[in-house]
Amino acid sequence: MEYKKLISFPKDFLWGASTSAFQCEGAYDEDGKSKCERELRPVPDNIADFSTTSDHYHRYKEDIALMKEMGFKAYRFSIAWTRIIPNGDGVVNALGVQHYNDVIDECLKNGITPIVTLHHFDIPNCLEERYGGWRSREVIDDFAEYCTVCFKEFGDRVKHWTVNNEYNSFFFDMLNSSFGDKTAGIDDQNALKAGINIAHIKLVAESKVIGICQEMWSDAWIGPTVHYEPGYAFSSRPEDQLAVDNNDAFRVYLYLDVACKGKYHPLVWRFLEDRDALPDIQPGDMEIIAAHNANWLTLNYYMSATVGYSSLADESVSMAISQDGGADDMTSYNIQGVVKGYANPHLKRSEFGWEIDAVGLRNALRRLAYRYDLPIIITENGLGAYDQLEEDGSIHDPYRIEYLKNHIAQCRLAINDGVNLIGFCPWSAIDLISTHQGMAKRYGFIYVNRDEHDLKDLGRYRKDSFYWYQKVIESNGEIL
Ligand code: BGP
Repeated sequence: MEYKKLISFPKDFLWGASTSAFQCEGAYDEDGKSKCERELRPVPDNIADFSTTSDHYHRYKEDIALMKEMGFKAYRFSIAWTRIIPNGDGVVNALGVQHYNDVIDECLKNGITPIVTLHHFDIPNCLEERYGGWRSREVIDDFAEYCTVCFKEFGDRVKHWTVNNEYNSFFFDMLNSSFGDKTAGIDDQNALKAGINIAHIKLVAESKVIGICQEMWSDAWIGPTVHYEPGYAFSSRPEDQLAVDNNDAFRVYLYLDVACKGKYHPLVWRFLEDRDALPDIQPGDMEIIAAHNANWLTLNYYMSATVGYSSLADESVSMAISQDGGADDMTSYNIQGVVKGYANPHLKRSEFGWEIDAVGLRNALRRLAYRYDLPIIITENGLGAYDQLEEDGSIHDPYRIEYLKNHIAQCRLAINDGVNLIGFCPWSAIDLISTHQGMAKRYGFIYVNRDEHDLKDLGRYRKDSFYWYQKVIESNGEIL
């Protein structure tokens, strides 16, 4: 669709950026905090660990001041469960509560709306050891208790919540390497069943938490954060279009249908039934799911997924990484009889091998908006790249500006398409530690002066993209 005259971004559009606690706070054992599973997972020698990260815990005031200078209207960050209830046993850590009160107040003082993620890959390790974390139903009540503390302590000032960042890593679960879960030890045959059980536990927990929040704060926005790689057919073969539907259903509708419509997607359900892998549903689960629905969607978008038909008859691969190489490890898969990932010859890749597809963001927004009819905010989008701090303190990152410019342009087109897009918070506000590639893979508008192992002065420097984004926000997206 092309328009003769474009409408603008809404006046109160939430321009900002995102971070997550375990990737930027550091201070991982200070003020009563326990460690999360990710902070204890061994990292390769040449990669930074999560002990200090960007030291945002101590420098949040300086960072929020820089966000204000950029003109941020919103800041999306996560609360570390490990600071609020360190032992997972219900005892609340007053220092943890105090810290987030301070961060929230600092945002509000600077005219920045806090958007809070309750869980971003950082389950307390003690719960992993106690009962296997998200693999056990025991986590549902513990998570609900932690979230209730957050709603009680912060809900008077925080009106924008997201529950569980990117919990829709179903393919990962099937492939035995889900984020934040120690699923090692589950063999291939049981991986599918284990994966859907983890997904089901996360979904029941999410619905329960949505219900608690809505009960306590009727004016709150609360919903899921998904990463979504909208499918493109590898060819015009009709079967490849079926694979697109399969991709979208398995990757994201499975989760969003539960969160927003209160029920499981029929295609995924039928697949699970056929593979003898329906989740272990307990009495009351479906009632919880049906009763509590999200009232907004928060979307992480990095890439699309080019997919084709996968036949059960093809025995060369089964639930394994596809040899044809999709956009990255998230799309290079072959779920036999469902969908197979391919590289997209029309797209360039980042230095870290992720396909770059700005139009894919418009596709993702349109599909989600038309399917769920809810307000949407982008909580992640961005380019991981090697940045160079020059001697004069400048950082020239035209590649990041180009990337964001193209994606924001697609946001505006999506708004013209009728998508109720209410904000754009790319990844990331400041440089932080990547999930797998350390400090070298930088995303921020604000450079953090440290290497993998040399913490230097952890000083903050404005990148060229900082000044560029400042103008974007000032012009409410008119000047890109
Ligand atoms: C998302 C995560 C973020 C962030 C981002 C970039 O999936 O929610 O936590 O890390 O991806 O990924 P990476 O750090 O692997 O480059």
